Amino acid sequence: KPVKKDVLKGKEVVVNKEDKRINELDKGNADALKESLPPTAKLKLQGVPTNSTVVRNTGVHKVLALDMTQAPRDANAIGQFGQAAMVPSDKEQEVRNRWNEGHFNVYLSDQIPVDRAIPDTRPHTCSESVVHDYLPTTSVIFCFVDEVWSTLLRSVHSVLNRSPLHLLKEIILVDDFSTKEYLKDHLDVYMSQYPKVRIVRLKERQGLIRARLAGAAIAKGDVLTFLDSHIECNVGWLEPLLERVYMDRRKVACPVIEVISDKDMSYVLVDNFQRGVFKWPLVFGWSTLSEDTIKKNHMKDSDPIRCPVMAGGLFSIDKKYFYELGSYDPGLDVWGGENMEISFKIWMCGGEIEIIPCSRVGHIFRGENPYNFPKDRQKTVERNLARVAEVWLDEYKDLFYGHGYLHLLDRSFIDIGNLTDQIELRKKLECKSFKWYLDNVYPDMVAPLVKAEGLVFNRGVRKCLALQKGSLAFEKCNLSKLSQHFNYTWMRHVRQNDVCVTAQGKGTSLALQPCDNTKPQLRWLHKASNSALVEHLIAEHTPRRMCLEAGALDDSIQLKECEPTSPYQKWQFTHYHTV
Ligand code: UD2
Ligand code: MN
Repeated sequence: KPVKKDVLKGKEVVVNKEDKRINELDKGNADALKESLPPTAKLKLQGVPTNSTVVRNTGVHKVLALDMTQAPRDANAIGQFGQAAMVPSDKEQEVRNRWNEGHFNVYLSDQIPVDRAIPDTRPHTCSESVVHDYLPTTSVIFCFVDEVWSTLLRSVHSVLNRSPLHLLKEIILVDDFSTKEYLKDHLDVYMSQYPKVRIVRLKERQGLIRARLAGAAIAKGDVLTFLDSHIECNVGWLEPLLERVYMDRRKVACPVIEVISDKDMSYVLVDNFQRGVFKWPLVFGWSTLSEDTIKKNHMKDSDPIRCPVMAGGLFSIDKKYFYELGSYDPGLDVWGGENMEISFKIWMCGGEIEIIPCSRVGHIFRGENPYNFPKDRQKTVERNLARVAEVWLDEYKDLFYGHGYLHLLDRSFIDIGNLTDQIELRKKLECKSFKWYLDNVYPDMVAPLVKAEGLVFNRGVRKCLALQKGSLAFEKCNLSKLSQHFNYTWMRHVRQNDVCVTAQGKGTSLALQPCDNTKPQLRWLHKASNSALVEHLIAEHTPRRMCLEAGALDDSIQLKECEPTSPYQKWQFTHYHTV
């Protein structure tokens, strides 16, 4: 049955009690609509005054389990129904030869039908769950660079075959300056069979972040749905995502990402109750909800799961809201970090990220990126992450840098670009602090602001370090004296307030200097992994890595050749934080 949305001109927004949307029906199409409208709308169109100009979208229906591939053309084809495909022994060399085209089994992908069926892996209750009748439409955006032909086609067909067409405004393919010939003329010819598919070609390589922005810029749907170009959408994947966005436009909905094996192309279902999280230094990962949490919240396997961060590739977001949030930082290059950026932005500026278990999409996880990085891969990702940390992490950015990225603080070594617009945006949106985010969205994240703190006790002289009249000294340990309190920070500073302990020039005496994160000479190694040196304080940037030593007789303090066993070189803070 043709659905209302397609015959409506312009924007109509439908309201229900939950989200107070206002529906302005386009009168020009009244006739075509009449029969299919809710009663209040019918009255209104007939000119009967109703006391409300609002039409309530109270109608619901069971999720449409549309699947044009249920009775596949070729039931015996290899890989059909998502099963593992076998490589004949005489083709193994070919598999190896073609592996690097996509960093997965490209040979098999080419053998498997581009519109194969896959198992419906949704939790049982999903096929019974209901969604509103008038959901917003979506533009599905695929960005790709040199994607494998058969895989790209399978991605597109899975959307065409398993999405209610009235909700699918269009599919936008953004070609991020691919070099492969078949992606040029061929793709246009092939896709011309499908009027909903639009192709955008970028004139130079932009990277996935700016490529997505290019797709979003021309999108006509109400909602943007981003997908990677090597996926297969499962039965009923779209409506549950749009339903969440419809319920609240600040909800950003992600499908469960299932696995399409890179080796045999089988469709593998994943465990339930997985959340997207990150570890320091902003490394994305999955974490399974604890039994406790599941029980306490009476969670069913079909309930949305709130996620501190999204994986990045697959999600639906209200288009207007995406732009209100300032979309992506366009200064992010090629690949990486944008999932952190958008996740922090969404949560800290009033939105939510959810995984919707009734929506499932398979994705080929590859061991390596099958495309080149215009600049070094590592440097590109690091730089992106540094931008995110500088804009969103507040004082917690020290944890990011401290976990292996201190070199990024030397801005003469790496230029992370201008951040004024991003910082302005955060102010304009009146976003909450990163501390708020940690406390409220990701409370199980361990994020101590310093590595160690308290008194700095020397084993040899059995006294504590103190700051006296602007210089270092030893005193009888006294926890209540603030002058004896120091922090050992993520910047590897030994500091009291804004004052840092450092080596005097190139010599062996000590000095105090204003703390400055960019100065490597202020850094000390402590609790080094070399267990013989645990508890030493090693001046990182003295020519020979000298150790801080207390004078055995005169309470002096200086740098000496490191000695693994000397108690005069052993230092202990009162409290150590573990991460
Ligand atoms: C994950 C995300 C991916 C992205 C990335 C971090 C999933 C399933 N995937 O890595 O979407 O968030 O983390 O940035 O969550 N592409 C371009 N131009 C480029 C590089 C990539 O168009 O310069 C395309 C690429 O063809 C693919 C998509 O962007 O369709 C994502 O790239 P990927 O598949 O290499 O990323 P992935 O899955 O390792
Ligand atoms: Mn991918």
